[in-house]
Amino acid sequence: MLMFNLILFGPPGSGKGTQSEKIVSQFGLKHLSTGDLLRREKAEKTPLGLEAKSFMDKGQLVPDEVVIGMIDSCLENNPDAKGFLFDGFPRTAAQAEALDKLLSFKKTAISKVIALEVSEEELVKRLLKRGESSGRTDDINEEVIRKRFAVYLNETTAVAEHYKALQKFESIKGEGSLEEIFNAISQVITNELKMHHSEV
Ligand code: B4P
Repeated sequence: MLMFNLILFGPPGSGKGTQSEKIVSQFGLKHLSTGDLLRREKAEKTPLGLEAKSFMDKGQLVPDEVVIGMIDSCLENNPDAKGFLFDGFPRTAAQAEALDKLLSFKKTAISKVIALEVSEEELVKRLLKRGESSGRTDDINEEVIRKRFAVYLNETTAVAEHYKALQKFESIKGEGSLEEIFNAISQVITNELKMHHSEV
């Protein structure tokens, strides 16, 4: 069976985590969120988690080799997945190249990258609001939130360029109700699945 692999892309707070839950339940993909995986390691105080904490609390990216190693073992541990939804990964050009390589070892590839577009002011508003209740240390301080957005512009935009060159990139508006955004995402996935099945 040909696997179907998606990347949900966008700046911090654009709703990747929120929409991922809906996508995996509707389309049966295996959800891999590097943010969630890193927060779990942090909470369990593993050596990886302790290393990641110092970067995450400052709004910086965790080093590529740490994140790539984590994704590699997730792919190995899920040999029967019919496809993956990558959420918050890749975030650098090196991560994108590593992901393409890991997938090609499995004789598969990224099918589509869906990007959520949200303005910086809306992102800051959303994350500060989440910070009031989530206990996430990276959501409390506006400076750290703006730093995450700057890191996104500096390091993560290269990922968009990488997949644009492969003609796999599609942007949608990430502002509006959760349902409106999910409907737009579902439309892109459904169209892509049709093409995907016709290739099998
Ligand atoms: P992530 O966990 O990936 O989180 P995020 O970018 O902050 O949020 P996301 O876009 O998932 O937003 P969400 O749905 O939660 O990263 C955290 C940190 O981990 C990074 O800064 C970095 O240090 C590290 N990290 C993770 N992956 C890495 C990698 N690959 N390489 C290196 N480092 C990595 O939504 C946010 C809020 O908005 C929620 O409160 C939600 O309720 C609200 N919301 C969602 N949709 C909305 C809508 N339509 N309208 C109004 N509010 C909405």
